[in-house]
Amino acid sequence: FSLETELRRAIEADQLDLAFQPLVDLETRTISGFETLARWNHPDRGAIPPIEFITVAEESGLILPLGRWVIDRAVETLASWDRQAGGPLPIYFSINVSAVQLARDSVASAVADALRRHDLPGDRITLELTESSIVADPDRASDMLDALKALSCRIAMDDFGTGYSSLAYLQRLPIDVLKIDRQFVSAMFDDKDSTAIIRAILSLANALGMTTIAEGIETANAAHLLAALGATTGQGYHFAKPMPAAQAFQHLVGRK
Ligand code: G
Ligand code: G
Ligand code: NA
Ligand code: MN
Repeated sequence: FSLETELRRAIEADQLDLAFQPLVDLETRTISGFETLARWNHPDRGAIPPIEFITVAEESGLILPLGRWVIDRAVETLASWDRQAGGPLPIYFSINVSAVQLARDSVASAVADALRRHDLPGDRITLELTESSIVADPDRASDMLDALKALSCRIAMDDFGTGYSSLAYLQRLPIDVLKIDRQFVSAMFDDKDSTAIIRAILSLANALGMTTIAEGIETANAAHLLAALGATTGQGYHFAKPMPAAQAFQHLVGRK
């Protein structure tokens, strides 16, 4: 069967999973949230890389049911962690939204449904968008972001600095968080230009009242330098890899 057919079946049979990667406050070194990342462990083919099945999902339209599944599972998981902890944990989940999803589905009503179903307030959820989803249809993106903000969700711009968005969008749209793409972070110690770009993004975010997440932090040195430069939050293998739900929960509560 084609990967598309198999993916359709996997979504229907609830065979996808979410992994959770910590987002760490660079000042206090506490976990402020987790990015949720889709995983597909195929019974015969093994783990299929997200980049492969997300691409197939975007081309086939399966990103719509997949995206709804991700939103619901993420909200359900956070609500269940709160119950296990005996009350609301001081963390949020950050959910990826594809450009195709934003263009073709009502992401805000999917989020509203999930929040209602699992009785979670919107301020526990951040949606990660890419620059391409805004460029594709700025008016639609603007309406969708307003609807998400009306639910008290926060908006993060993913992979910032790698796309084609105009800086005017940062001014016009209700964006709360800039995620500095890991290509700048990984080149930081070899390439002065990458450090200069990171400084410029941090200064821009600060001037516009946005917080920042530096992606792809793989060493203690990178974590220290980014903290010194003023990045709010860090993400990367230095802190933890994406983990299954049970392991991520233990990682969170075991640290306290
Ligand atoms: O998990 P990993 O780092 O391998 O993810 C690879 C890519 O797949 C990343 O660009 C990530 O944004 C994307 N991705 C992972 N999970 C999801 C998801 O739930 N929805 C969307 N739209 N993209 C995802
Ligand atoms: O495009 P997006 O930012 O959503 O991608 C997140 C991806 O980055 C996930 O696939 C995750 O596994 C990966 N990732 C997270 N931390 C690191 C890291 O420290 N190094 C590298 N190379 N990839 C990372
Ligand atoms: Na992301
Ligand atoms: Mn990213």
